[in-house]
Amino acid sequence: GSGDGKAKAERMFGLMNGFLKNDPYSLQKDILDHVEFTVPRSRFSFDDFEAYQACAHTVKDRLIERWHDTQMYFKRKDPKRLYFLSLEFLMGRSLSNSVINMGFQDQYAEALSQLGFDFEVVAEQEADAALGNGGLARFSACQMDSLATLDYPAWGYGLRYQYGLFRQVIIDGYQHEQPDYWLNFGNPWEIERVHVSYAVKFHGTVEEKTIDGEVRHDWVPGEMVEAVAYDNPIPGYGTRNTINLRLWAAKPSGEYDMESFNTGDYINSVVNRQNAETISNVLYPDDRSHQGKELRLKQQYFFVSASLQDIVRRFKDSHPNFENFSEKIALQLNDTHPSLAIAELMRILIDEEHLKWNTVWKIVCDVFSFTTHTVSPESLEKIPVDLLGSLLPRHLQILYDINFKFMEDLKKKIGLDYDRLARMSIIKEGAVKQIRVANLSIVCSHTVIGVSRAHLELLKTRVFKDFYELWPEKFQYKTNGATQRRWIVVSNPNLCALISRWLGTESWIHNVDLLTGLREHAADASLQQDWQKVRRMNKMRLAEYIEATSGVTVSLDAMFDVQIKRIHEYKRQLLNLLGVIHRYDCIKNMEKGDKRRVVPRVCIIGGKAAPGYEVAKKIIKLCHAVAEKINNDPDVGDLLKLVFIPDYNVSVAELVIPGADLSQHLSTAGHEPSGTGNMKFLMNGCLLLATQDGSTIEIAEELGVDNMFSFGAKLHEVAALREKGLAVKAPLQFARVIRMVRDGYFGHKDYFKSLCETVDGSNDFYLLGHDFASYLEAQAAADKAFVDKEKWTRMSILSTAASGRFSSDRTIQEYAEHTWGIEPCRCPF
Ligand code: GL7
Repeated sequence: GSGDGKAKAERMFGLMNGFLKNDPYSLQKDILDHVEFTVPRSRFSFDDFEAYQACAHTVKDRLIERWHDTQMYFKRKDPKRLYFLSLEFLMGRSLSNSVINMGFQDQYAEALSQLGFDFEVVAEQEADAALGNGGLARFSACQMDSLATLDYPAWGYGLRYQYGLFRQVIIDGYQHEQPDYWLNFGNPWEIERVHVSYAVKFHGTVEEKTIDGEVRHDWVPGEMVEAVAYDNPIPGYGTRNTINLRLWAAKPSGEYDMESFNTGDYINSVVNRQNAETISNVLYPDDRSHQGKELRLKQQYFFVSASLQDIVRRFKDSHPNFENFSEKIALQLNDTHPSLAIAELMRILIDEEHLKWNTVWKIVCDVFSFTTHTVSPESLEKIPVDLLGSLLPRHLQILYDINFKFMEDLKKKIGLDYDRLARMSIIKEGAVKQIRVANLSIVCSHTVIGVSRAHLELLKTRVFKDFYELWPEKFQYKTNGATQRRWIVVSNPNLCALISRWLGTESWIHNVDLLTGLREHAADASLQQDWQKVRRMNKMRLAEYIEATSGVTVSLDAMFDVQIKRIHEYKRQLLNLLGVIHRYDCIKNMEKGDKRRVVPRVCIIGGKAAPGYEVAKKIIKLCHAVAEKINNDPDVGDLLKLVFIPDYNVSVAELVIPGADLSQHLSTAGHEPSGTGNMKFLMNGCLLLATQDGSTIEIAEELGVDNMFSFGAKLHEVAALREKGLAVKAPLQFARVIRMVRDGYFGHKDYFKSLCETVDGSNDFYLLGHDFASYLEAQAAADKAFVDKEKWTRMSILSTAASGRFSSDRTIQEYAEHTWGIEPCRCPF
């Protein structure tokens, strides 16, 4: 309108692209301003870290400008919006990513260099934002990047944990966990919104009143906590659109509990109030199991309540009633973690907005979509009914109401099949009654989404079979993806430049299908030469990092063979280690002359184990014990090294992935819902050695299975093997390497005993014994290919060329079109 600040500013100052100038000279001045007044430090004397802080503030200023323009435009256009609800986001570092997405990379590099700083060194000062565990959380972050880049009117909502994922410290080969107090030196990226805050209630009682012949529920809480918003701008690439990731922090409530201040115990009252903050204090470090802990439930509810109050408030700001709520809003549940949002939306619309149950039920069923990231029924979240009833009494009533209605409808459809009714019920009966959060999410969402084609098959045939048979049309899959901005442009700048040179354009950075254009050059000698040069530089960077963190010197001529991801039995890091032991054993037993034929390897493993996961922790220790022996054996030298990279996180991944020749993805078929690490390696021209599982199946289709090293039992074989009680004979080599571990060849005999038992005969649930022979064959094939530099480089180029389909841009576009029904809304300023 005419009162529009932008229009006025425009008339007065001609500010087409904002207040701030982005040439190197203006950037320099702004950086120095922030050094002097924000950091604050003398502009004549500041170090790399202070330069980073000042730089970050200048970037944030520019982000804020774009953020305002984008949000104002969204408000004016009022498109359907997506709200992405996730308890975890692994954002990693922001500086390089933001500067690149905004298109100021060269200007910043120049500005800093004139001040005597190196952009890369300055960027490395930033601590990772690690508000998540693993693939699920990093995938959320990639999706935010794609949503912004594709101009979708979307916001993310999450929790602002004070302590992110623990830092892994290795002492004597054992994992120790240390708190990650990432906010210690401040967080220049966030905008604290003291005025955007909501009261979140807990405990108490529900009173029923009849007003005008209608029953109203009045929830009188026993505890109240304030949720305060912290906004994190997310810039798109090649667009001014900048979306928001709003994270909630818990603060003591302002109004509540004044009583106790009159009782005289002032000090204790203040201290007790402070307990409110514990809700958003710490991220739970288990990546796939949550056993009904009260604090976790509080976190979940705190998060969804604040988010939904905010969403409803924003909607009401520009709409007279709730009639078109579901035409204007899509709510995405990232796994079951935020599923209480369903009950919370019902509570708000019924109890506070006084809409009728049926109206609200219709709205709920139209707005929610639910992506599940798991394959195992055992790891589906359950909440004890008693716990829920005590913490959220009104929500328990609502859940019972939903379930009653669902059960009545279901009986009409399937008759009195009591077993099936019991399986599908949202309430699990038994000694300890529980809420099945997945069932709730399925019943109340219009769409249930798997994260790869294979994952959807498992959902249909196993995990959610009953529901699939009832509502086949609800089920879809959207194969995961990773953003090429972070995983090529930011982390592999040399490869990025090389690709652009050969494609003659940078457009692949937002139109990643163009990468297929590399296919026709895969055998070109001059591309191959440049490709090898880039890969070697990346290996050098990685080698330096390895030397610095583990003291092991590695040869750049060796194959860098990498497995980085959370440590899990199903991901089979143990299979990798047993393979390394086998390789070592072979080298030890070789005639001197034969050693010339050994292809040198550097085996690199990294990843965190959940603090309570004993088997995973033993695998980490075994890695160190084996490394100790191999790396110090003069018979082996450069032919084989084993390295554990400590404290694996997003920024470590950015360094390791571009330097890897081979990457391993070893999950037993049927256990990895998707996997996204495989995609990042693929983009960077790293060859895959992998089982046919999750998204790797689709990668093999796109790339051609001959261009990777595939091994292991297929899904249907796994089922058959397990049915036969795993009565498979493991090969002799397997028995031999297990014996070496068990007999104490690497020391710690007693400690590793139970680890060996996990893969012994009928215990071997993940089929390490069965898959060992084909694993070694795949490894041998990789060795053979590596010696043929021309062939290897061709396969490497083809890998990058095949990675377009695995961009999160494609994933997001599919969600937008088929699930959320949202359209791009590009800020024209
Ligand atoms: C996961 C899956 O295990 C992983 O295969 C998938 O790529 C990811 C994103 O969809 O989600 N599920 C899960 O609980 N975690 C994952 O990484 C922690």
